[in-house]
Order: sequence, then structure tokens, then C-alpha cells
Amino acid sequence: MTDRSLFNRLKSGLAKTRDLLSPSLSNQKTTELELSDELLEDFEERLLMADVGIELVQTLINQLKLDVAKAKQERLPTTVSALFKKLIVALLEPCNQAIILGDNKPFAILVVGVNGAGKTTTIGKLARRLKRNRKQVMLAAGDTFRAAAVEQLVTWGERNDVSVVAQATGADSAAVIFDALESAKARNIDVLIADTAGRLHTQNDLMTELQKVKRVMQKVDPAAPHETLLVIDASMGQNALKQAQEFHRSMQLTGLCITKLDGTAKGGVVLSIADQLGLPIRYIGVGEAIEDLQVFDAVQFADALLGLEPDT
Ligand SMILES: Nc1nc2c(ncn2[C@@H]2O[C@H](COP(=O)(O)OP(=O)(O)OP(=O)(O)O)[C@@H](O)[C@H]2O)c(=O)[nH]1
Ligand SMILES: [Mg+2]
Repeated sequence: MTDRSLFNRLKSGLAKTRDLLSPSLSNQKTTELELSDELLEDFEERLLMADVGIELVQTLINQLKLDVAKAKQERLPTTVSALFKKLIVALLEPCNQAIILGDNKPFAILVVGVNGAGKTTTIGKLARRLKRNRKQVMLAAGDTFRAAAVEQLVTWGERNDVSVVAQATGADSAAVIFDALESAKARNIDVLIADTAGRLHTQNDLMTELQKVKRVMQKVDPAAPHETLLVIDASMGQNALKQAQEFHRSMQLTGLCITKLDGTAKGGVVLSIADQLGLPIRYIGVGEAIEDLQVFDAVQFADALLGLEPDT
């Protein structure tokens, strides 16, 4: 796929949030137009509806006012959208960090999150992406809780010609992942991705179980997991932020994957997550297809969110 067609997929994936946000800005030239109180109020409301979070909305609106006033004074040929883009790029840029596999072999990724967030699908898509980059990949069916979970991962494995280490439903998740990591090491695999059962951050016993998984992995490799990736569903809005905070507290996350941005107008939560957590956003999900799991790019995300052409 070309960069352009990937950007178009990103754009169509973010359509719901963009349709909510962009009408009040719609490329008003700062040199021509007053940024009226009415317009600002409308924009503020839209940001709130997109689940940006109230404090951040205030900060962004205040800064936008200052930036627009300055641009007008200096007669800069810019637009309100372009100025707003600058603001959100600055906010998102620290989270713009792709996973670097480095020399670890295997590089072990532990995938966690609440039920239905998109963990298993993301693992499938990620395996495909890594294979395309000529990496040897192995999957660990650490979701031993749900009957269909192992099957779902095995199907992804078959589809991508990737081996899956699994045991029967009800097996100890940590034991499955331990076996998989040992096996991946013995077979000189590049990347091991471990699935886990969905759980709520409020379920203490299940969160403790995840901590155990981590400890058990460290018996094979003290540096493992090299990535603890939380998958969150953007349509949860501010609840997704709350989940991320709680999972981070108990699991010391190293990265996020934000899925289902295509199904929601609450995509503004990505800004809130960047602001509150500052964790690397490794990937975003903007649809069901493989290409819809995209490496997060702050500038492209901002362009797609505001309906701007790249390089505006
Ligand atoms: N539209 C859309 N759907 C997605 C995206 N990512 C995942 N899904 C869908 O979300 C649903 C749940 O995905 P799973 O991967 O099974 O979620 P999970 O986190 O593994 O769920 P549990 O194992 O039950 O905790 C599936 O129907 C996926 O196709 C996305 O970016 N966009
Ligand atoms: Mg799953």
C-alpha cells in the first residue's frame, strides 16, 4: 500500500470524530476572520463531545485564542485549523514512538486489556505486519479463560503461517506463556506475542494474575516482557483513559494500541490519553482490515482528524 492510500484509510477511519470537530474550524483564514466567542464556544463543545476531557479542552482553547491573536497581529497567512493542528501535534509528538525490536531475541510482547478491546485481532494483524517485514513470529494463547479464545488465535496463526503455543482452556495462563517464551528462545524466534484474557482493571485477582505472568516471563528472560502493550477501545472515551491509568499503575505499561477509532466520534480521547499518560502510542486501529492497524504518526493523525492535507 502506498503512503497516500494508508493516509486515506486513516482519514476515513477518523471520519466520525472529524465530522464532529471540523465544521467549526473549516479552514477559516486568521487574517480574514475574527475567531468569535460564538465560534470558540461551538468548538469547545465539539471537543468535549469528542471526549477530549474538560481540562485539556480549556487549555487548548486558551492557547488557540493566543495563537490566533498572534497570527492576526503578525498577518500570518495561516488558518485556524493549521494553528490548532500545531497545538495537537505538540501534544501528540511525545507519544509518537514506534516499537524498536533491537537485539532482543525473542522480543516478547505481552498484550493486555479489558474484554473485547481488540487484543486478539490486534495480535493477528501485528503478526501479519511483522511477517511481512521478514520477522519470525510466534504467538502464545495466554487467554485460557474463554473457550473460543485459543481457536481465534490459532486461526490467525494459520492465516499468517505463524506457530501458536496453546494449551487447553482452563490451563494456567502464565504457564502457557512461559512455555511459549522458552520455545521461542530455543527456536530463535524474533518476536513472541502473548495474548491474555480480557479483564477489568477493577478485578484485583485478575490483575494480580497478570503481574504473575510478567514475573514468570522474567524467569526466562529478565528483560521480558520487552513490551507490555495495553489495547484500548477508543469508543470507551474517557473510560478508556481511566482503564489505561489503572492498567499502567499495576502493569507498568510500555505502550498503547488504541483500536476502533473508526466506530466512534470519541477519537478526541487520544489527545486526552497523550496529555494524561504520555505513554508511547504504538498503533491505532481504524477498521477491521489488516491495513487498518496503523503505526501511530502524530502529524498524520492530526491531519486526518482535522481534514487537512498532509503538509498543511
Ligand atoms: N471497527 C473496528 N473493529 C475492531 C478494531 N479492532 C478490533 N475490532 C473488533 O473488535 C472485536 C473484538 O476484538 P477481539 O480482538 O476479539 O477483542 P479481545 O480484546 O481479544 O476480546 P476478549 O478476548 O474477549 O477480551 C472484533 O470483532 C474485532 O474485529 C478496529 O480497529 N476497528
Ligand atoms: Mg481475545
